[in-house]
Amino acid sequence: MSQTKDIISVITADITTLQVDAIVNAANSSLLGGGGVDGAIHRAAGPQLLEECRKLNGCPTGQAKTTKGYKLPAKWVIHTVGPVWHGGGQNERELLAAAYRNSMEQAIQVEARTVAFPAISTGVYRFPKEEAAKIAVGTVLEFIEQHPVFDGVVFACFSEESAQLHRSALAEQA
Ligand code: AR6
Repeated sequence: MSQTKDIISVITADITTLQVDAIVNAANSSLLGGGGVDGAIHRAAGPQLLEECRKLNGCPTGQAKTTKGYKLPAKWVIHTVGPVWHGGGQNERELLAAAYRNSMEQAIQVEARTVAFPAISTGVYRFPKEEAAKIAVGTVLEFIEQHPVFDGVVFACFSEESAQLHRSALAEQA
């Protein structure tokens, strides 16, 4: 299959600047905004994003919901809720994988062919960065093998350290 690894890229970037069909937001379950990448996305998209988010009635951890991108270059924002890290005994790994998978499912629903992800849960939610990168890359690779409809998936890392962890995780995949 020609898809899979070839369409994945890892960059260091502010996700709000990317010209892709959909960017993923690492939100909280209220979907009413916050700090980190969530705050940056709401600032860049403008107040209409919050207006639409208010109508969504929140989102459970591991799930995802989609809005328009408003003033963003991206047409869509896929809001997902990663798990808060509590030491690993509360299903955090599976919930993180579900956040990636369900975001990709949302992308298919709106026919987004290019999607950018932040490193979900690795900021305020304290998920260990290396393990999160492995889960992110492994889950996305498996998903695009099963659903070969994407033209590009970007891991938009906010630091070079995070980008390096994603590159290593990608290199480890067969
Ligand atoms: N572009 C790309 N990545 C970014 C950007 C950006 N503009 N800004 C931050 N990051 P976090 P979480 C990286 O804390 O851990 C919010 O308050 C950041 O360096 O944004 O899932 C929500 O409302 C880190 O690598 O999300 C929730 O309450 C990654 O994005 C809570 O934080 C995720 O960090 C969610 O916490």
